[in-house]
Amino acid sequence: MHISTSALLCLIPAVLGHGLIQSPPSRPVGNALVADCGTNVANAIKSDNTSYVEALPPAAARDSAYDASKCNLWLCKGLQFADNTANVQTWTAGQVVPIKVWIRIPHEGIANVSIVDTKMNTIVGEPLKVWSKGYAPGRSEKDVPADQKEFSITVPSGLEEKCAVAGDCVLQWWWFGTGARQTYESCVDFAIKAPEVKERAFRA
Ligand SMILES: [Cu+2]
Repeated sequence: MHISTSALLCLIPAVLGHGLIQSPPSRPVGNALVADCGTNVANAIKSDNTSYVEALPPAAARDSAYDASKCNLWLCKGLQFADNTANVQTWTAGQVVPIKVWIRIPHEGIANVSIVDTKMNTIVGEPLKVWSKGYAPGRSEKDVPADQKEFSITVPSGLEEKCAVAGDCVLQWWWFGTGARQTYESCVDFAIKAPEVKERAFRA
């Protein structure tokens, strides 16, 4: 049986992993997470806010406070909009938004950045960024290509109604280490502002 070095790293509790969006600020742990997902999930994320989603359902299953109707562990790791209201980004269509990701421990795989309708739990339109292979290779963060850690997305048009209210949509970075079989998610909250209609200064 062959176990890759990167897979072994996951099994060593002292080695914490693996990634999140650093900028703009991504959803943190807070009271709403504790209320909706339970203390076990909150503690798991607190102990390592970059860790993988697969660890969370078992933690939630042992916690009577976990409310599946309010806590979708596969969307933003269950992290709640109510805990991130101080960091809502205001964007307009066509705006180029720089994103900075921290890849604490790489696991080569696939990744994307997309806008998710949080009520429907569906991706809105096409992903804004896709890595169909070769995302986050190597053994430490310095092995990861720079453009996988710092890149930008362009805010799509047509979201002025659907994503007008913060919390209705989220920008989610999603990464799956194909060898390690671990999923990482991190979410930025935003609202789309309609473009300003310029009044004519005067009429002839
Ligand atoms: Cu790992």
